[in-house]
Order: sequence, then structure tokens, then C-alpha cells
Amino acid sequence: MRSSRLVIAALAVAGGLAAAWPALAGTATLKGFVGPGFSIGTSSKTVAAGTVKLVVTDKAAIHSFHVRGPGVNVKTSIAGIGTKTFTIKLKKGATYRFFCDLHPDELHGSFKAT
Ligand SMILES: [Cu+2]
Repeated sequence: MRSSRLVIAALAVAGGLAAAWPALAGTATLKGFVGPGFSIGTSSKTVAAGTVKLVVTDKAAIHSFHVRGPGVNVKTSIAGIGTKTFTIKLKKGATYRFFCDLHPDELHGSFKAT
């Protein structure tokens, strides 16, 4: 009785790992930055649609990095600095805008999911 339960638990763990593995391998990475000074940008103007790891480096205590578009609305804080990673899901053909919440007219840009 006891050993059969262990086997079932082990099979469930192995199945879970197998399911998670291909998703991790296929995840694209997009880098975003804001600061120092009045600068904002991303590592690319286009990124593959689907699950994307967005790594934002926020070097300014007066800016945020805010990304908005279909199904996505993530941001760093204005006062905070440092690196923050978001897992976002991009829709094919959609345009995503990024900007600073405090200076949206000066600091903004966009990228497209292809
Ligand atoms: Cu700002």
C-alpha cells in the first residue's frame, strides 16, 4: 500500500517536470531599461509572440518602466531602482508601449510581437 503511493507520487512529479521543460526552453527574453538620466528603451523593437521573460533594469529613482498592451500591464515603481523580471504573454501582431509614469511624454517607446 505504502510503496504504491510513492510510485504514483514519483510519476506525478516526473510528468510535471516533463510538461514544464519545453515551455522554459522556448521562452524568449526581452530586456528593458530606464535611466540613467532621461533614457528608456528595450533590447529589441520586435519580439516573438508568446511567453516572454521581460528583464527590466531601472536605474532611476525618478522614473518607472511601465509596459502596456493587449493582455499586459506591468511596471516598476517610480522611486525604486534595481532589476525586476516579469513573465508576460504577448499576442502576435500586437504593439506594446512602454513609458515612465511620471514623464510619459518624454520617456516612451514601443515594441511589436511578431
Ligand atoms: Cu520619469
